Amino acid sequence: AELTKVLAFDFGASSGRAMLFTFDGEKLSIEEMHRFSNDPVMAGNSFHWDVLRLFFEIKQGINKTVLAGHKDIKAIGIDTWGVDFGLFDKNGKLLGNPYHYRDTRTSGMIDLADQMMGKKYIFDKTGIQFNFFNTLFQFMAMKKENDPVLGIADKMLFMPDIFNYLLTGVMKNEYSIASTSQLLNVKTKDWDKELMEKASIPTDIFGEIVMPGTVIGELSDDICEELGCPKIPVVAVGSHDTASAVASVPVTEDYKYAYISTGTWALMGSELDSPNVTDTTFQYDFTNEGGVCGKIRFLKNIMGLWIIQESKRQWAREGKNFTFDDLEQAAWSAEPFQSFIDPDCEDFAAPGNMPRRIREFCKRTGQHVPEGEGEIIRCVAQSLAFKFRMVADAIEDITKEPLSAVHMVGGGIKDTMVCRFTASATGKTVLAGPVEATSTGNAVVQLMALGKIGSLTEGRQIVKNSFPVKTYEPEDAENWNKAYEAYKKIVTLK
Ligand code: LRH
Repeated sequence: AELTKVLAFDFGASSGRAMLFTFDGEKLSIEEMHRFSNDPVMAGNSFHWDVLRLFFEIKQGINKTVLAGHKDIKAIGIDTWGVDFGLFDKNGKLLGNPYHYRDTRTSGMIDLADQMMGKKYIFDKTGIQFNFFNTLFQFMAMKKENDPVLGIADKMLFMPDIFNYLLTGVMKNEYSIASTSQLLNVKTKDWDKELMEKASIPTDIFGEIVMPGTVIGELSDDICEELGCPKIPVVAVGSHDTASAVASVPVTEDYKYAYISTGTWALMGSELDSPNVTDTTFQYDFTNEGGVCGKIRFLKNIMGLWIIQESKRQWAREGKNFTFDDLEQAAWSAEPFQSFIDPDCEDFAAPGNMPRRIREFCKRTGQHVPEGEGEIIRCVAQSLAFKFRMVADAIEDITKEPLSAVHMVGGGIKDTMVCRFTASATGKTVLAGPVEATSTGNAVVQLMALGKIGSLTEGRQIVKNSFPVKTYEPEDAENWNKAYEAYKKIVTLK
């Protein structure tokens, strides 16, 4: 069979990678060509993307792929997490260092926006959940600080747009990541200038929106010369990582399910054909993000494995170098259902000493205070699973249709304890896979752009043919249901 190769770059919270996908017409196979750490840099009290170093790593990734004998890659696609961006002057030069969304300059901006425009107005226009880090609030913070860069900025590009531009010389704004900004009109799928005016931020630096699957351009002559490679097309994929991950959910039948894209974040929701912007969804603070092939990702951001990852880092700082396996084993030996946290409580948003903050949370809420890593991890894993239950309940309440299963995708499914707990907490079958969801969805959209895959359903069938899916059934319903009542006394949605 004819083989088509594409190269997917995915930038996650701890690493970036270049994955080579080979498609034979029925199945995808995957090979990691390059992996590098993605270290944001704290400098002068600001938290930044190390953009040039990462561009260097992209070039390394292409070069390694070519040197490994894959000069015949037919496309390249790039995705990153949402909301972050850079500004360019009229000569096409990057102005300053793009900020990382965990930078604290946006604190207080949601309240300011509420005073200026009202949250309901913003939600009705954008359909987007209120995260303190949304691009809208990043711009408002720059405005408030009188950042001089705003005065000379000519164009705004999101992170994947930036890399696409550096590779091709072409500036475009890809739709799925643009939707995370809270600056896009949810109905027109275009920039909302009225909202920008009301927020007192620039209106004329936003470019043409292109849909996932659009070819942005080809590698520039300079890059081809530097890397010794042919003029490979660069495709705007679902360049928001979550859009790519959701595109890979291996469902081909028409049945109601929720997906959870798990990693540092857990993004849980369902896929819709049109946005759901109502008082109820505003109250639940759900989001309507742009998906591939005209779909809407109706979901909720949940702080995923972040608290576990950050706890592990804290213990390492104290000289205790646990592996994730060590932690999982310790958690299995801890007593179940002793205490719960709200993973989305702002206590846990910033990096730092999570075990201490968890103990403080439990103390403050009058619960058993977890000691030791086993109790801490069990507390977090069960709390996360119950948060998934809460969101599943909300989806059923909003859509008035029962969910028959939960699909979990992404690196987080390597945490089998959380998968098992999710089945038990939700009382639903959990289907876990693929692990490499984001780069797989990225590759599927590249193959659509090349005309090798005809539709989203076809793409999902191919993902299903190619990667394993593991099933988890609910266990011990009685105790989980009882514990859920206790959880609801500590945690509410919203
Ligand atoms: C997940 C993610 C999520 C965003 C957050 C900033 O990686 O893209 O969808 O809300 O990061």
